[in-house]
Parts: sequence; structure tokens; C-alpha cells
Amino acid sequence: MSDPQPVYLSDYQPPAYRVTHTELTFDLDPAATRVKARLLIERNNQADDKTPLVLDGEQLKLMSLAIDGTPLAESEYRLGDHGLEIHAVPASFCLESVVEIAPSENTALEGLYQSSGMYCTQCEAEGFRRITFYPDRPDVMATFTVTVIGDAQREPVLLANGNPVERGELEGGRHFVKWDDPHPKPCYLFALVAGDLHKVEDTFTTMSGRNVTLQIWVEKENLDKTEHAMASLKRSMTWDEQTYGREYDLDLFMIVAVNDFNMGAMENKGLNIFNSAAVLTHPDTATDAAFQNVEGIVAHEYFHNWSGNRVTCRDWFQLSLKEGFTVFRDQCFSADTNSAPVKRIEDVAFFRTAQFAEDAGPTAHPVRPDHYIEITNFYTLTIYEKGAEVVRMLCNLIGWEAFRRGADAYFERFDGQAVTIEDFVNCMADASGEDLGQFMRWYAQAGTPEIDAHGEYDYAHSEYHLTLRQRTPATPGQAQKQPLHIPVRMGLVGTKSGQDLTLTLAGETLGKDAVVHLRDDEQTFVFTDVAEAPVPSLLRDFSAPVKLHFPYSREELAFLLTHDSDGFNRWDAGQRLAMLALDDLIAAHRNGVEKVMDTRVTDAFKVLLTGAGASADKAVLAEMLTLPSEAYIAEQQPIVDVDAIHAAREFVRQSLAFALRDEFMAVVEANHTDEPYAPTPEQIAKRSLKNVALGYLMAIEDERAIAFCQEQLAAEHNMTDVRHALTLLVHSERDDLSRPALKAFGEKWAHDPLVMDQWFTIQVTKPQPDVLERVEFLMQHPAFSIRNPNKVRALVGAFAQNRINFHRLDGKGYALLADVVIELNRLNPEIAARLVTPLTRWQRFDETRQGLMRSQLERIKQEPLSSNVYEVVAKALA
Ligand code: B3K
Ligand code: ZN
Repeated sequence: MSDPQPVYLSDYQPPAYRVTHTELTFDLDPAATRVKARLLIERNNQADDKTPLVLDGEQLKLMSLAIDGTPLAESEYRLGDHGLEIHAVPASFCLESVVEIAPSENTALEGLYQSSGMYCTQCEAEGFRRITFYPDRPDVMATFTVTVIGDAQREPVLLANGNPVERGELEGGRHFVKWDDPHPKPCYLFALVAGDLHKVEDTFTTMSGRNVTLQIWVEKENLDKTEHAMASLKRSMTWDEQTYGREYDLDLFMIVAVNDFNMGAMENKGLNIFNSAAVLTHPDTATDAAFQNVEGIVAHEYFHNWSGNRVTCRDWFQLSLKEGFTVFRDQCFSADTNSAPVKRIEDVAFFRTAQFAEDAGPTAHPVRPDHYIEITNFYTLTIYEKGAEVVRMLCNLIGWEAFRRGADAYFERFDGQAVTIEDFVNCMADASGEDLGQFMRWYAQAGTPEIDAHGEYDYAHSEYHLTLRQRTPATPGQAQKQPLHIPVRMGLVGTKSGQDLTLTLAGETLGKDAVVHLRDDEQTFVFTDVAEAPVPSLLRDFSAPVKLHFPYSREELAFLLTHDSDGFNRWDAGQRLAMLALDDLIAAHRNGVEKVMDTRVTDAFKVLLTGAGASADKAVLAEMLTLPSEAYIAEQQPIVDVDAIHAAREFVRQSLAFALRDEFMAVVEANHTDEPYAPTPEQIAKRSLKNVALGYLMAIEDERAIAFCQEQLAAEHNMTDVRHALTLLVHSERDDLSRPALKAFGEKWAHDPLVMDQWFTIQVTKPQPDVLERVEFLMQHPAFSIRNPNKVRALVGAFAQNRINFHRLDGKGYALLADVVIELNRLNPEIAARLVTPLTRWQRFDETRQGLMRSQLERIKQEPLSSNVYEVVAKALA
């Protein structure tokens, strides 16, 4: 068998035929569902009557095929593994086909499959071709009428996109519902759900006064877990009206929760399908983080109704057109709804760890890739999160008002069309009059740009000279990089006054906080009338997705930590200060020298804890008291020393806890509350601050903290507190604390799959070196199933993030991951290809680990691989 071949953006051709209307009838059966399709098809102008009709189709059993009522002879078409070609067709016709598919055998969870007995679909990106023969590409947009036939007992609820227009009883205990979706859509937005579902209903009146029915469909036992998702949906609808002037466009909006789902959720028109983990919440079962995650995902999928559905992508290379923009929209929504600085800190902390790692690894790709083998592998942090950073930069460059005008023009000009990233950026250029030519390179160049900054204060002339030099490292297939247009938001903080100084550049007064535009490889900015020596505060609010290097002294960082007017940079100064201390400790560990704590970090923490200079926002404070993660520290090192990083970070945690024991305890006590749970920013802030402080105290097994954890666990007030207390007890060295607590929790929640996911994760993220055996044991647990992506992520995915355990020197961690990847390659290639990621980062480790990781990749490569896993593994070994 030959290796799978890539598809290239430069090969894009418009479709030869378009589908104007799609009529589908599903006769549901687990092993043999019949799908009847009637497609109204028209030839496009650039094609002629010799142009064959090419339809995608995979794993379909063709039962019949006819054009305008006349069955086709076998000689009139060619059937292959990937589709169907009809040699000659009229300019305009109706194609009728009947195929049979087996949802119960579909373990890939793409196309039509069964989850906990119910039928559901996932079509993006190329799942529709597993449902019927069709031009499965986003630039073919049709109206859809869908009839779903099922068993009245087993599938009392039959859902599809749009509005229900007819329903009735049929022979043999069967029934049907017919749905009509008047908005033309690409087939990746098609959805069907059937099963024994129950709904919670609400209504929303749009800004023009239309009433929309909102429904959330779940299994019966989850009816009490929908309130937060419904409230989030209504807030999202209001926010999109107020912020972007966008109104919902059908009479019905449905969300369905399913247990087996590859991603978080899917924005199918009028019928969003959600991973149950991304929609169900209850104070007893979901943490604050889960509540916030649900809010963000509900918003994200809802916002797609305009940024994705009404205006969609011409081809899958443009994926970030809808994803980057929609992530930016959901980030702004969450920032407006909760604490804006905390939202930014959380997003950036994650971005700088995970996306930077992707950009530095063998699968690095631009926000708009120019080729791929398997598009499913490109639902990445680069497409989503870096894409969102690029849209954010655009918005900051041209200002919100111009950005909003550009967005209005985009939605109006391209409504009902499938378009490109240029179309979007051109709207922004038109609305603002800016030349965004150089800016477009952000979409084409992979890799994280690095800025080396250097500053000098000229006392004699009261000038500050800031030199910025940019470079982007080579990435696979892109050796040479061109300079980018990088907006650097900044301030100069006076060392005497502690205040932002007025920025004057080339005679122009810019205010106290301004953006300088770095366009060349190197530029020097001369600020005049700088009355006192400043410390520069650079890249405020993370104004561009770059690595910024500035030779700050620890004193300067401590100064910014308390004086920077930008909350994000105050936090970042703390992270940089901690990083300097951690670097020293990592070196000490490696050289076998005694570790000594940097008292400047302790002093800074003391200032934060005791109030002087502390931010009023408790959620920000909790972030400031959180050390950089092991994964982030690893990203800063040329060769990752897994053990030294762990030892250094633990040393800092324990040193801080010993030095500030009473201060941490005071924070714990001051922020404990037993008011009724609500996922409000105020309550969440208090809980996170308390739990961060408790974490430090548990690092030294402080007796008061142990008692506090035990009480917090026993009180069962809410899952945030319960989970945190349980985690701290389980992650302590004290088996006597860990065992009974885990057992009781596991028994109590055995019936709830989402809580059991948490139970798995807590056990395999332990910092003691005996976790691998636990993973093997838990994979046999009745609550675990390799077919359920949430379980795989909670157990195996979480284990692979447990750095000291996954990277064991005997290589058993790598072998375990490879075993699971090999098994999943057959069952669910999309999940297998994601799971293999940690192994692909082998270049970052020492020689021994490199060899061990590579040999597991080689072992995987010996298998008959799906194109998904093949693409990732081949790149990693290239
Ligand atoms: N658009 C979906 C992506 C699903 C693709 C999975 N192969 C989720 C989202 O971004 O909203
Ligand atoms: Zn999305």
C-alpha cells in the first residue's frame, strides 16, 4: 500500500457541480441504517457536459443509484474506496441514491454513530461522506430537508437541523419526524440525533422581537445539570446582539449532550451536539473550571452561527477563518462576563505552554497551512488559539470600531457564501484604511517569533532608547522567515514615581500606554522627554503571540510586579521572577549543589499575601501566586531536564510554604465560605485563592492544612472544593490519607461518568513515581472504556502530562502510550493521532529519552496505520 498523499491549497478548484437542495431520509437501524438521498444538482459555468460528477463516499454500501428517476447501469459510474464517479450527467438533474451504513460499528465517531444507545452524527470536517455519496466540501452549500424514521419506543426523540415540519406514526411501531433547514449550508453542518432524550426548554426574544425556543436535550438522569448551559446560551445570544449586532435566525435552537464525542462540541446549524463534559454541570459534580469551560464552549458554538455557518470556509485550509475568529469572540465574551485579566492570564499561560510547544515541534504549521494529509489533524492550537491571537492583533491594530465595521461588512458581503481568509482581512483593511499586506504573513509563517529587546536610558537627554530585534526560527518546510508586523503594546514605568510616564515618539505624544509597530528585522524607538529612569513594560496584555526577551534584573521584575499598571504584565513579571529563581535551582540540582531559595521571590510572595501592593482582584492574585507549570518551565529550556524541573519547582513550593506558613493559612481561612454555591466571578476568585494557598501548605504537609482538606472533603459543599481537597490528599505522601478518601469518592460517584473521569485524572497526576502501574490497573476498571474519548483523555492523556512519570527512564511510560495509540489507531484514528503528540516532542529531551521515544514511534510506524496517525508519526520521524 502506498503512503497517504497530501492535499495542497494551491490545487484548489471550484466545484464543477453544486447541490441546490438536499433531501435525506434515514431509516434507523444499528447495523443497517438506510439513507436515501435526493440531490438537486446543477453544473457550474466553468464545467462542460464532459465533466464527470465526482462524489465522496466511504464505508457506504450502495443499494441503488438513479438520475431523474432512471436507474444507472454499472457501466455508467465507477465506485471506489473513496467515492463515486458518474461519467456523464445533464446540466441540471436529480440524483437519487440509497446506501446502507452501520452506526453500531462506527468506533471512529465520525459520520453517524451510536453513543450510549442513541444515534448521533459528527460530520466536520469530512464525516458526511460516511453517511451518503455527496460533494463533501464546504463550498457546496444547499438547503436540507431531512426525514428521520426510528423506533417509537427506543427513539422517541428524532432531531435534525432547522425546524420540524411534519411528524407521524408508521407501521411496526415506527415513527418519523421531518425537518426543514431553510439556510443553505455545507454538509459538514448536517446533524441528526435520535434516542430516548429529555429536554429542558426556555425561550429567548431576539433584538428584533422574534421568539426563539431553546432546548437542551439530555439523558433523563442529567436533567438537573443543564441550568448553567442554558443561562450561558442566553447570555451568549444577548452578547452577540450587543457586541456584533448578530441575531439568531431560526425559531428553534437545540443543544444535545452525548457521552462519546471526539471534541468538545459541534456547531451544526440549529442543532449543536456537545460532548456531555462540555455542557453538563452541577455544583456537586462539576468544578468552577468546568462551569467556565461550559460557558465558553456554549458561547463558541453559538457564535459559529454567524462566524462559520452563515459565512463559512471555502476549503479546509481556511479553517482558522471560522475557528480563530470564533475563539476570539468567545474569549471576549468570557472576559466581559467574568474577570477580564484572569481570562487573559489563563489563556496566555495555556497558549505559551501548549501552542508554543506545537510551533516548536515537528508538526508546526502556519495558521493557514498550505498542505495536509488528514484535515482532522489540523484542529490544532495553532489554527484555533494562534488564529485567535492573530484576529486579536487585527482588532487592536485597527481599533474596535473599525474592526466592528469590518465584521459587519464581512457578514453582509459574504452571507450564505464560503470564503477565504483574504476576504476577511480585506474587510478589515477596507474598514480601517490600513495596509495589512505585511500582516498577512502571520497566516503563512509557522513558528513562534522571538523578540530580543534592549533598552537604555540617556540621562543627559532624558531619552529612552528601545531596540527591538525580531527573528522567527525555522520550522519544517520553512527554512527562511520574513519579518512580521508585530504590535508591541508598552509603557515606561518611572522608577521614582512608580507611575506610567507619558510616551513621546518622534515628536508625537502617544499617552501612557501605546503600541509600537515592529515591522523590520530591527528597529530602535527613541522616546523623548522621559523625566526619570524607567523600567519598560513590554508586550502588555500579550499584544502579540511572541516570545519576548528583555534582560530584566530581579529588582526590576519585583518593581513591575507591584507597579505595572497592566494587570497581565504584573502577573508576567512574577512569572519571570520565579523563572529566574527556578533556572538557578535547576542548575543547582543538575550540578549536585545545595539548593538555595531566592529570597526576592519569597519577599514578593509576602507582599502579595499580606496585601501591600496586592491586586484587589482575588482571582488575579491566585494566578500571581501560581508558579509556572513544569510544562512551561520545560518550554524555556534547550534540553528538558524532567527531574531537575520537578525538583526545583517542588523546592520553591516548599520553601515558600515554610517561609510563609501563617500568611498562607490566613488566606485559606479568610477565603473559605459556605454560602450556597454559585459560579460567580466573586465566589470563583475566593475559592481559587483559598485552594492555591492550601496547595502550598500541603506541599509541606502542614497539619492544619491536612485537617482543613479533610474537613473540606467531608463537607461536600461543592465539587471545586471537594476535588481540590481530594487531589491534595491523594498527591501527598500519606497513603493513610489518600486511600480511604479515593475509595469513598470512587464508590460514591461510580454512577456518574463525568465525575469518574475526574477520579481517574486525580490518581494519574500524582507527583510520586508509581503512577504507571496505577494507569495499567485503572485501564481494567469497569468505569474505563478505550472507546470513550473522555475516558482516554482523563486516564491516558492525563498520565502523559505527568512529566516525571511519563518520562520514566525505563521507557515504560512511552511504551504504555504507544500501546494505547496502536489500539486506538484501529478504533478511533482522530483520538489516536492526538494522543501520540507527547511522543512527537522527542527532540526536546536528553539522548536516552530521545532513543526511547523514537523507538516507540518506530514501533507505531510498523503498524498498518490510519492516515491520521501516519501523518503525525511520519512528521515526527522525518
Ligand atoms: N467545529 C468543531 C470541530 C469539530 C471537528 C472534529 N473533527 C468544533 C468547534 O470548533 O466548534
Ligand atoms: Zn469552533
